[in-house]
Amino acid sequence: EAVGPQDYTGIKMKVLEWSKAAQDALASSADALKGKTVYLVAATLRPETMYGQTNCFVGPDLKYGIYQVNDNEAYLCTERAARNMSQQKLFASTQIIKLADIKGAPIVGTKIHAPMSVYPAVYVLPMETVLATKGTGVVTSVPSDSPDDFATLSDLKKKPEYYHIEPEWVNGFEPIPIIDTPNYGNLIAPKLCEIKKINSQKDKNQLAEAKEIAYKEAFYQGVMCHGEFTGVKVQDAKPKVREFLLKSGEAFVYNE
Ligand code: A2H
Repeated sequence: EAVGPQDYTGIKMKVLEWSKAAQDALASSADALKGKTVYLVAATLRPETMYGQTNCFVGPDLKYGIYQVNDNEAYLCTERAARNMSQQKLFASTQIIKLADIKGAPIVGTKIHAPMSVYPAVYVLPMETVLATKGTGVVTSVPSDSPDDFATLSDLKKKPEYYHIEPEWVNGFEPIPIIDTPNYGNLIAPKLCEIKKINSQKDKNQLAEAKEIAYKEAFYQGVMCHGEFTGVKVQDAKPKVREFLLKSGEAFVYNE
């Protein structure tokens, strides 16, 4: 767990098509949302992995809001995150303007664009362990490099009906090699899940161990094997990929 202040990258995941359930849930807010592009905002510490995004996660039981950024844009996140964003002057207005309320469950199935991802469009999926008290409550998913993301996506692929998702929201979205590591190869999260015999997102202790190893191994020994920074050490590529995302307007600095 992080103690001091965290310097996150806020990834703007543009809504391409709301799920049927989200359309119903947002029907009464149609006027407020009219003319606004909505982005799900995911807080990440690993911007260099964004090429490998396969989906994004929301907590099905969490409450989210859609907050006005300016005349054209709105962000979907928790209220807690919106307050932080407002304090960090990320909104044009000094007041917080909430355009809509929505729970996590109906957002699932929404089609979004994940910046830099190999997959041009990905889906919003449910993850039980998303914390309301961290980041934006939206987690972008990189199953190649995050054991939590790999374990959860694997659960969803095994039992789509149990999780109330359509198979096409997960099928075909495979982990992509982004970072090569000396000890665990170029798909470190699947490898660690195999070594630690992680069978589901509920295997908390093994996942915590896997997460720790994955983070250190990639940061200190990892080398990019995808994209324009191929061959560059992760330590050096991380700020460069982040800068690219910030400059392109597809991400912003978010602290908490
Ligand atoms: B990371 P820290 Cl590839 N609930 O991004 C649960 N997890 C959350 C969250 C929330 N509300 N908000 C953010 N996170 C995740 C990428 C990634 C991340 C990779 C590998 C490891 C990793 C893709 N998912 O995190 O407690 C986000 O997932 C492991 C540390 O503030 C974010 O970065 O240190 C990370 O946890 C922030 O966790």
